[in-house]
Parts: sequence; structure tokens; C-alpha cells
Amino acid sequence: MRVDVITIFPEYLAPLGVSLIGKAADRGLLDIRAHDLRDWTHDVHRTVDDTPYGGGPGMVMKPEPWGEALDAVLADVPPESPELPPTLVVPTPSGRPFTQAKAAQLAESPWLIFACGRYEGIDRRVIDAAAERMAVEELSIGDYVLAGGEVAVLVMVEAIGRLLPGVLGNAESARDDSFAAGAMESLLEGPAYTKPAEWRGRTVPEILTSGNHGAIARWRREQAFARTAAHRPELLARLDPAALDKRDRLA
Ligand code: 6GU
Repeated sequence: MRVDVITIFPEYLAPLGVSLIGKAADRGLLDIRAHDLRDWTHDVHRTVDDTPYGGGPGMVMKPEPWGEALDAVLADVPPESPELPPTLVVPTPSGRPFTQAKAAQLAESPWLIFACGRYEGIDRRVIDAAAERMAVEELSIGDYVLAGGEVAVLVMVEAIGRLLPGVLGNAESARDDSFAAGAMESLLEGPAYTKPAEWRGRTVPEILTSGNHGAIARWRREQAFARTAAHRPELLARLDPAALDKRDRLA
């Protein structure tokens, strides 16, 4: 997958060179390119923002640098490249929710372009014009306000990147995650334990050392159900009733 990120703070994306995503990039599974939006300004101050039409607080990102940046990134394709068409992702607190399902959908795209806004956002015409050339997704990572889209890009690229074939060491390890479709669909993950069997007077739940795999699976599901009820009760309402155990309904 190719990933272009256009931002006024390319250095903010340095963490994408580290850990799971960094290793995936080193192995050629991901091609991540950060671009400085100011490279497409032409004034001595390298201006990217201006005051909003209609008044109000804050500044709006000017359309011209964004138009040139997107033109340049879109044009930077080797002839006969298989990676077209890209999807443009615009992180914004006013976007649709970025979910595990959205991560899985975007992981199918061969090419993602992220447009990081700062200030009060990007001039609307940039997004409207881009939508005539490619799929555009305006996405929010949660109900809080960040100073800019860069941290949201770190979140989204990590969530998407770990779903790409070959990125995770163990092909199983993405399947039963909280929010993943799978056996524990829409249940949060319960507790995990490792050695030693006793630590500071605390022991590991006996069932986990019983060797009874059926009983362990049932216990884990109970734990996941209880945690979901405690932390995210609204998720239980979304569960497919057919996927509910009798045990779950009694819990
Ligand atoms: Cl995607 N961007 C910004 N700036 N703030 C956010 C967000 C995105 N998602 C939640 N808050």
C-alpha cells in the first residue's frame, strides 16, 4: 500500500518509521511518504492560512497550496502503475467515525492520501474539487478535538497498516481483537495473564491453568461480556441476538 501524507508538520509523522508500521515499511509492505504543504506555497512567508470569509475566530487553510499539493502527489505515479485510484482521507472532528470496519475497508485500497488540516480546517472547495477526481473520506477518530489531523493519521495508518497481509507476525492475532469481526464480535477483550502464577500475593484465575480448553473459552467469553457491559453497554445492544449465548443473557 502506498500512503502519502500532506501536512505542515511532516516531522510529526516520524513515529510511522518505528515499531510494527516502521518494520512493515522497511519490508516494502507499506510505502509511506510525508510531504510538507509549504513546498507548494510561493510567497516568502510560505503562507498556508488566511482569515475566514464571513468572519469568526481562527484561520482557514488556503485552497491554492492544497490544490497544487494534491495535483503533484496524484501526478507522481510511475507509468502503468497499478496503484490507481487513490482514496483521499481528510481527518476532521466533523467527519464520519473511523471504526475498525472503516480501517478494514481502507486496508483494501492500494493507495491512500491523507490531507492534514490545522486551524479551523481546509477551504471547503479543496475537498469538493478532490471528490470529483477520487473517493474522499472525511473521518474523525473520536469525540474530542485535536489541534490538527497529524495524530489522527498516526492512529489511522497504524489501525489500517496492521491489517495488511504480512504485517502481523501471527495471522491469527488480528481476529479476536476488541471490535474485530470474529468469534467475539463486538465484545471487548477480557483480562490476560502470564507467568509467574503468583505475583505479589495475587494468583492467576485457576481455570486458565486447568487445561480445559472448552471451559477456558467459555470463561473468556464471560469475562469479555462482563467487561463490555461495564465499559461499553451500548455495544451489547449491537450484538446479533443469534450470537448471544444463553449465559450472556443471564449475565
Ligand atoms: Cl480526525 N482531527 C482533529 N483535528 N481532531 C479530531 C479528529 C481528527 N478526530 C477527533 N478529533
